[in-house]
Order: sequence, then structure tokens, then C-alpha cells
Amino acid sequence: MIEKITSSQQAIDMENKYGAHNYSPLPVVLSKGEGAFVWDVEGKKYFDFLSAYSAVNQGHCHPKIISALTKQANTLTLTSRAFYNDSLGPYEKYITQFFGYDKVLPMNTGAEGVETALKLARRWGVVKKGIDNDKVLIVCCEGNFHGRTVTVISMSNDPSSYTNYGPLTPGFIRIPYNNVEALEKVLTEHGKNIAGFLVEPIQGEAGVYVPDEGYLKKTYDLCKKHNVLFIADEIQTGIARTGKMLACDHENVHPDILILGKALSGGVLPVSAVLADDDIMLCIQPGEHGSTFGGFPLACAVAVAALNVVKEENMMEKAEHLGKIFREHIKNISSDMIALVRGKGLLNAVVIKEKNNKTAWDVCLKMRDLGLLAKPTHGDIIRFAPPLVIKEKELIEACGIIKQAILSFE
Ligand code: IF1
Repeated sequence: MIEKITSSQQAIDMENKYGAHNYSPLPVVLSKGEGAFVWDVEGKKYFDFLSAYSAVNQGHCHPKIISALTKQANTLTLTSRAFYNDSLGPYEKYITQFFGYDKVLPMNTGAEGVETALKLARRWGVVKKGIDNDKVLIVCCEGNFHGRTVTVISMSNDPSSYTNYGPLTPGFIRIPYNNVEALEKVLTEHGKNIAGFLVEPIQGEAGVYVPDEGYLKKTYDLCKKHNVLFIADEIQTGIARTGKMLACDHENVHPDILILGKALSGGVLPVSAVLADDDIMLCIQPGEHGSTFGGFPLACAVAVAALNVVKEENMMEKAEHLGKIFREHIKNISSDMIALVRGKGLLNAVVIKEKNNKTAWDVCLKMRDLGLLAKPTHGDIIRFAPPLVIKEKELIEACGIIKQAILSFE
């Protein structure tokens, strides 16, 4: 039997002693989640304004998702792809029609989804576009975050992501984000060897960096002009988070390769997916890619339920409407600690200016004391992303907490 946790400090000490030190969490220990709320070991209730980095868009422990999980868990959890099963086909049909693609390649984590998209794009570039196998390139953006594998961090320009991990994967050209001319230049100079352009429609980790209106459409059109695949990493921005089903929908861009993760399972299991049409997807033949758990029956049941409730509960519209209210309220806080508020739908961030040597971290500690959880990224930026099921009156109450926390440093 494992030891029962009876205090937050006990849990923190245990993690510190027995767990890898690859995170420095906010000092709060959660033990229950429901909808937009979480509770700590001592029973204190908090607004969750991180949503596990947008994996819990549907709210913690959504009853319909949990029910789908439980039902399938008591029936058939995993077959591997060595055999067929009666869950995968129906899921594949559902998700491909949901997003408008011929096929889906099911994986588990977001990073695996990105790796799969990179392999698909490179394979298409070599076998369909005729790029020399040793010269095939992928264009990516400065400030990107696409996951933590060695190849994925090879695209990063954040030293804390890539230093001292030995030789990195070649074959990437990095350009400034939100800069159409930079893409045009690289496509003009190297286009014949470029298979794909990988981009986050909004850069999450970089601090909810929303590109200029038209950036996605213009870069998509440039990719079409140069026979380069437009690859959208919607792992964090997808599934209604920004007020549309996909952030690309704000500009009516239909990515050649779409990568989903996080909220695809409503935060219940690691479920990711790569969607593309046949001319791309069929470049990978049997035995050339896969994963033990990729598309397993449990994931299929959970993902169908997770996507269903997004539509049934009009989460896109809610995110759009509540996001506007959120930004309005935060902009009305009169404090010079608030340098900038930006975001789309319910993916927002506030850039905090240090005041009386109080930083974004101090604001997050104060909000924790007042009953709201959020965490800074890159030091001075606090991301605010509650589950999309938060009610308007709850959102306004949460804005009150944010205001109280910030004004407490005046
Ligand atoms: C951590 C960041 C967010 C992602 C995008 C792929 C992945 C992620 C756009 C990989 C994952 C997570 C990872 C988690 C914290 C969180 C994060 F701070 F790391 F960068 F959200 F911004 N593409 N993001 O946001 O998906 O393999 O994790 O399932 O690593 O600390 P994953």
C-alpha cells in the first residue's frame, strides 16, 4: 500500500525526496478537481486558471468524459495495433469528419504528435516533393514550444530547453515569429528543400504571443505558393480554447497537417492526433511508424466524449464571450504592475512589471492565498486560462481576486 497524504507539506517533501527535480511548482498540493475548481489537501478551494496548460478545457473530471472512460475501462483498454478493435475505426471516422481531413494518425503526448508531424512532412518532402533525403528542411519559429524530445528541442531557441543534451537534430531553419517577410525570404532562398513550416497559431509558452491579424493566412498562402506543407501545432490553442474550434479558424486557414493534444482528452489521458489528407498521410506505410498506446480503445472513448462535450456545451462561443469579459476586467485594473494584457478567447496572459521588487511570482502566490491558481511563464508573464466551463459570474469573481492580488502590492 502507498502512504496516504494528510498534509500538503508531506506531499511536497515526498516529491522532493523521491521525484526528479524537473519542475518548480507553485507551493500548493491539489487533491480534487471539479469543473473550473480544484481543492488542496487541506480542503481549500481554488479557481484553476491554468487548466493544466489548456488540457482541461472541458473542466476537471467532466462527468460525460469520466463515464466514457469508466465504461471503456471495464470493457477493453488496450489491444496494440497488432490487431484491430471496435473502437479505433469509429473514433477515426469521428475525428476526421470533425476537423475535415481524410485520415488521422493517433499518438499519445503532444511531443509525439509533433514528432509524427515532422516525420510525415519530411517523408512527404522526400517521396512526393523530391527533396534529397539529406537536405530536407523544416521551417520553425523563434520562441516556439513544441515539446521536450531531443528532435523537438532542436527547434528551440530557449537555452533552458536545449543546452547540454548533446548533438541536436539537424534540418531546421528558425525564423522570427509573426514575420511574413522572414518566411517569404527563406522560402525564396531554400524553398526547393523545404518540406514544411511548423507554427503555433498563438505561441503559448512564449507568453500567449498573438500574431498580427492575417499572419496565419499570409504564411499559409506563401506555403502553398512554394509547395511547402503548413503544419499547425494546435496542441494548446485547439479544442475551442481561443474562441474557435481551432485557432487557425480565426483566419479560415485549413492546415495541411494539424496536430492536436491536451484537451483532446479533456485532461483525462494523454491523447494526441495528427490529421492530414491521403497524399500526405499515406506516405507512411505499415510498420513505418506507431506506438503501443497510440489510438488505444480507452483514448478513443475518451476523445470522442471530450470532443462531443465541446460542441454540446458551446465551449467555443463561451470562450469567445468570456475572453472579452476577462480582458476588459483586467485592463480596468489601475495598476502600473500591469504592463500588457493579450490573448484570444480564454487563452490570455498579463505581462507584470516588477514593483517594490514584487514580481509575477509574488502575484501568483498572493492569488493562491486568495483562491486562484496561475503560474508565470518566462518570469514576468502570467498565463490565465481557466476551463471553458467557467460560468460568467465565476469569471467575474476570479477577476476580482486577480485585481485584489495586484492592488495588494500598490
Ligand atoms: C511542460 C510549456 C505550455 C505545447 C505545444 C506541444 C506541446 C506543448 C504548443 C508538447 C506542451 C506543456 C508541456 C509542459 C508545460 C506546457 C507548456 F510551458 F511547457 F510550454 F503549455 F506552454 N506543443 N506544453 O504547449 O505536448 O508532450 O507536453 O503533451 O513540458 O512543462 P506534451
